[in-house]
Parts: sequence; structure tokens; C-alpha cells
Amino acid sequence: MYESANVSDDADRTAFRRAEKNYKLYYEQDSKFSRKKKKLPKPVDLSSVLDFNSISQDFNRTGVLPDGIRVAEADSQVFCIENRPGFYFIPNALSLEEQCKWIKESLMTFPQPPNRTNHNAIYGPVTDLFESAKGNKVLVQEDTNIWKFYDGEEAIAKAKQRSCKSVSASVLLRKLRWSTLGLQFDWSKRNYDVSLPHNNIPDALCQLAKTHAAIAMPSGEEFRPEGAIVNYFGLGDTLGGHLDDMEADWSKPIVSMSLGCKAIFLLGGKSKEDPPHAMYLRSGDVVLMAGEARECFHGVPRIFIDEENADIGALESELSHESGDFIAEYIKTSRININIRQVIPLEAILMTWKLTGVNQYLGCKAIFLLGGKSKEDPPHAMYLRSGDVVLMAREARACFHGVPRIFIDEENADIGALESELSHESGDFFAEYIKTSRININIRQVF
Ligand SMILES: O=C(O)CCC(=O)C(=O)O
Repeated sequence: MYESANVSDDADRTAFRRAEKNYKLYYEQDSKFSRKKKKLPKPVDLSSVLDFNSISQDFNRTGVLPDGIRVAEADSQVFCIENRPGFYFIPNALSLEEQCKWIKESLMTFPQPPNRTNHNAIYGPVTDLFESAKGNKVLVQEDTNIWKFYDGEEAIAKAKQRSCKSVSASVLLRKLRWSTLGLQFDWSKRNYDVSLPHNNIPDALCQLAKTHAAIAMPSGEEFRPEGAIVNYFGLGDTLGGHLDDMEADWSKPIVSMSLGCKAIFLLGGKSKEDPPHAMYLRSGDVVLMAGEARECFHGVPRIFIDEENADIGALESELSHESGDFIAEYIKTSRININIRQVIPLEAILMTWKLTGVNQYLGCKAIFLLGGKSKEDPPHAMYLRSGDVVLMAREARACFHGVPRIFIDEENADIGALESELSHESGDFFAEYIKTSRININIRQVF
């Protein structure tokens, strides 16, 4: 999905492509800018880029909004675009403190294994990338699939000794393009691989995502953050027009947080022929895409790293004050996007299916109640019949549940076939027992 600024772009074929090309970073070709001189970016017409920061300020002062923009019914600080239902823009949603926190986490914690990054494909899991970059370390290939960080001097000695491959940690940090949190996204297959080892998304990030997602959630439902992709952008990096279509339920929003340098975001329509809306994304802005907006092409054709346009003065000084110059220097020329997703439909978490094997009959029908994490959450009631299996995994493990009722009358117990099979196989004594009973075997992994 990533492209570098120099990729030649053959296509003006669609409205989306034309807009990408329009905003992308190109340099002046003029021969007087020789290799030694600083390359000059080509000027771009930014007059039609929506600026929700100033739209919000004007709205708070005058109550007036530009054509086609409205505020969400439930919150006048959340902006919507009339012809893109399901899209929400929350300017300045994150405080400076929150921005600093998530920038630090994005660099120091999120790329740590078992989370995967774009570096896994070449180097395998890379531990302590940030600290190694800060300490001027070098990653050296020890064996076909084994790479290890060494201090600069040591690394040079190693490389001389056994002419092995090496790369500096600071180059790797610069080339960090994505990391994945929670359920791991497999970029080669473009799907979630639930078999990959993973940690849960940190609670504080889940809480933040839930709070911001609330406005775009179907009523009465709470957002369940299960997977997140962290995108890292340097100068010239872009994210080409795409759809996020690998999650099962598009009624749930993607919560997308911007950190660092200002960017241009393109929100197209369901076809790449639909002319996209261009808008600025600044550090601290949060965007939600839910419902119909999940079907809209979107991308990031440009980030700004120059002082005038990057708009990160306050963030930079807060970050350097809080965390030192190394992170502040990184963010001066970078943008980070954390987008958080609900991946698994509830039906899959609580998966019920028929067992076909023999001897798995467990008796009379029952009512099972599956509540939420609090006893205040209204539970789902469902029937459990002989042969059904229920799996409770991940978040569902934290849900209250119970069996308030079993049915032993002929009409409701639903065990006619079981009863006659059992009496045939094992005699009446068993059949008599099961006519008025239910057995539940639950098997757990403890360690
Ligand atoms: O960087 C952004 O703001 C958008 C990210 C995005 O669209 C994605 O990761 O699918």
C-alpha cells in the first residue's frame, strides 16, 4: 500500500488517482537545483483542502458551517460530511499529553514482539528497536535467520571477522512502516491471522478508542478493540487509496488517530471515480469510519514536515520536555497513525455448532444467559440443546454467564432421538436418567 514519492504514476485514470497525484510530493525538476542544492517541493494548490480545525473554530464563534458539513447530532464538536454518511471527524480529540504518550508507545512498545512489523519479513522479530537506535546499535546477521544488535564498534569488528550483513538500528527505525497490535494482521494475505501469538491492545488505548467510537456505534453497543495497525510515515511516504475490508462487521467504526506531522487525507466514495474530499489531519485529530463510510476509498497522499506546514510546534516542545530530544527529533519529520478495529463478530466469539460424534449427548435443553462484563449489561438468552458446543474465548471469558433453567418436559426437552438411542445402546436406566437431566462438560486450558 505504501508508495515512495518517486514512483512514476502512469495513471490519471480515476478521480481518486488524480487527487492523489495532485497532492503528492514532487520536486522541481529545474536543472539549476543541482544535486548538492536542497531540492524544492513543487507548489501545490491547497485551496480545496478541508481544514476541520478552522471549521471548528469558526463554528464555535459564529455557528456557521461550510456547505456540505454538519455537526453530529449527539456532539457539536464532531463533524460529518453530508455525502459521506458514517464518517466522523473529531478535531483536537487528543490532549498534548495523550499525543506524547501514544507517540512514545508507538515507537518504544508497539513494535516489540510478538507484535509484527514490516521488518519481520527480512529480520524476523526485532526486539528493542527504539532503544537500539537511540544507543547507535547495529543489527548484525549471525546466521540465516538470526540477527542481533551490537554496539557500533563491536558490530564493525564482527562484520570484518565474518563478512556478514548489517544494518544500523537508526536506519531500521526510519524504515519502520507499520506494526500491528492485538490480533495480528497478515499483510501478505491481507487478513487477520488469529493463530499468530499476540498481546491484547493496551487497556488505556482500548478505553480511548471506546470513548471516541461511541458516537459511531449502533445504539446500545460498545466498541470492542481487537486489532490495530500503526502506520509510520516519513517524508514522501504515502498510503495509496484503499478500503479496509478485512473486518467482518462494517457497522463498527475504525477509530483512526493522527500523531505528529500534518497530513492530507483523501476520503473518496465507493468508486475510485467519485471525486474525493481532501482534508488535513493534524496531531491529535481522530477520524471514525463506520457504516457506509467503510465502503469508501481513502488514503494519505502527503505529509508535511516543514516547520510552516507540519503544525507540531507545541507537540515538539512538550515531547522534548517529557521524553528527550531523540523522540522529538523523530516526530519533527514523521507522522504516526494508529487505527483500531473491531475484528471478530460476536457470533464467532460465542460460536455454537452441532457435534456429529457419538456419545456427545448431554441431555435436556437449557437456557443459557450470556451477559456482559458487568452484571448490569442485559444478557443474551439462548437455548443449549444436547450436542451443542459453546466456546468462550478472549473478551467473552470476562462475561457473566449462567444457566437459569433446564426443561424436562417432553415438549421442550428436545431429547426424543437421544433418549431412544441411549435406551437402545445402554438400556433404560441411562435413558430414564437423561429424561430429566442435563450434563455439561467444560474443558479448560489452565496453564
Ligand atoms: O494514516 C491514516 O490516517 C489512514 C490510515 C489508513 O487508512 C489505514 O491504515 O487503513
